[in-house]
Amino acid sequence: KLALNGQTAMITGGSGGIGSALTILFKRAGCNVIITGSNEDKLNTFLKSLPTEGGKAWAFACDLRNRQQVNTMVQKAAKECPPINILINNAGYALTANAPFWEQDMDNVESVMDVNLNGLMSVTHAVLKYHMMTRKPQPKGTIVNISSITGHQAPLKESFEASYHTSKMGVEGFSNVLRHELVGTNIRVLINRPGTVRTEFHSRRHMYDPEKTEATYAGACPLVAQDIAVGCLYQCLQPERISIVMLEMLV
Ligand code: 8X3
Repeated sequence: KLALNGQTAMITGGSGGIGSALTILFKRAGCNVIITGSNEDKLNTFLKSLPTEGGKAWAFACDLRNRQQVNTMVQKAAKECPPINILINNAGYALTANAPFWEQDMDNVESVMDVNLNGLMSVTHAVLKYHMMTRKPQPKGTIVNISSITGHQAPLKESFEASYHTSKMGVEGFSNVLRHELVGTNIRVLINRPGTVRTEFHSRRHMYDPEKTEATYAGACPLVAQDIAVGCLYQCLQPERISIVMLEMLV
């Protein structure tokens, strides 16, 4: 029997980087997967490429910066898919690493906050409201928020990531409070805190310049997306009494 048979996970940012590894691994473990992403073409191409084995898969395009779109998307999932009992808030990005905070465009800074933090709270709010908290009896539920080492410590060198760090610190604060608010329910709130992972996240930050991207990884052996997915699966597989509230995986 597959470990997550009969369970259903919503994975934000599910078609790229860590998200695609999560989607493939959870599906293979028997979990139904509902993936969201802002790029509809990329999302649908990825959906078609998924292996057939394991759980079923759905994809919903959604701009997490738009709360109305988030609510509509989660309500649509409530109608068309099995009830969500796992939410993996994975979607997130950082600005191009070419300027310090005071030289960044504030619209771009706000956009990072809107996807990484406000969007994460909107999805969580809607999933709790329309799925996890409304069902009787209360189902067992797990929310995993993908943070980052930057959600915990300032960089040792200049990183041009003020908005990204701030958003991830917010994700951790939100997770820690929500965990307490949900004590007494069957829903646990967990954090997964990766270090440097070799994904498009870094290529994009360096405007797809391979040399600059490689410099990010220099002197270390970066993690790969599957490493984080395996850690996240481990958190979700634990029996109800065990909350791995923080899983930090560094290079
Ligand atoms: C990204 C972490 O340290 O690779 O979440 O910039 S780092």
